[in-house]
Amino acid sequence: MADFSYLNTHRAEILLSAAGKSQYPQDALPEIALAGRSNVGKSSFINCLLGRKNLARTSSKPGKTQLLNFYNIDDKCRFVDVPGYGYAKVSKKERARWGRMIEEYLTERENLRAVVSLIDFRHDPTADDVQMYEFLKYYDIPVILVATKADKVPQGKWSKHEAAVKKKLGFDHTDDFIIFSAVKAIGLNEAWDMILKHL
Ligand SMILES: Nc1nc2c(ncn2[C@@H]2O[C@H](COP(=O)(O)OP(=O)(O)OP(=O)(O)O)[C@@H](O)[C@H]2O)c(=O)[nH]1
Ligand SMILES: [Mg+2]
Repeated sequence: MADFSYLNTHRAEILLSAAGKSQYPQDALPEIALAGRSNVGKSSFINCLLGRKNLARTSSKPGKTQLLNFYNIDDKCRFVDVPGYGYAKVSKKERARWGRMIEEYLTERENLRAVVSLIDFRHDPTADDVQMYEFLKYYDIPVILVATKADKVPQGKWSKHEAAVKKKLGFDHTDDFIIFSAVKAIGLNEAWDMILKHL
């Protein structure tokens, strides 16, 4: 069992990109996956947590990350950046392939400890967000709900937005909820606390 009190988060690199389980890393290291709509800020979340500008590729072009990207952290655990959902300009065939790839990872991967499910704090969750949350609940996968881009919401409105998000998702209050911003590093320590708790 690795000692996570000494996790060196600056010792991080992309390990590999996988389209399916034959390509996953073959060991027992715990993994935290990042799920969320295309462009919601998954890669930015990873970069923020690892204190890096561009380790995980971020882009203004949504739908670019089409493989599962595995990031090694200090040889003790991994982040898995999952391609975003809900991007309109993707063919039916691509969408189906994407669905199989995500489902296979989320339902079969023994290394998976929790999913950081990101939603955009500015808006109500989309139908896709609700579906993803229900999927994770159905398979009993621990969820850390991260409401990101909080820097774009005036602080006086945070509790109102939080209530709206939770209501729309049918949020299970045993899950973690974090208000986050990759730009201003809001919720950074809280996010690490929650993640470490699951490792
Ligand atoms: N204001 C603000 N912008 C953010 C934040 N997080 C991400 N962004 C911006 O949102 C855009 C998308 O961020 P990414 O991290 O690439 O999003 P992603 O979820 O990885 O997108 P895909 O890989 O396409 O699914 C970029 O322009 C980021 O700079 C945040 O906390 N605040
Ligand atoms: Mg990304």
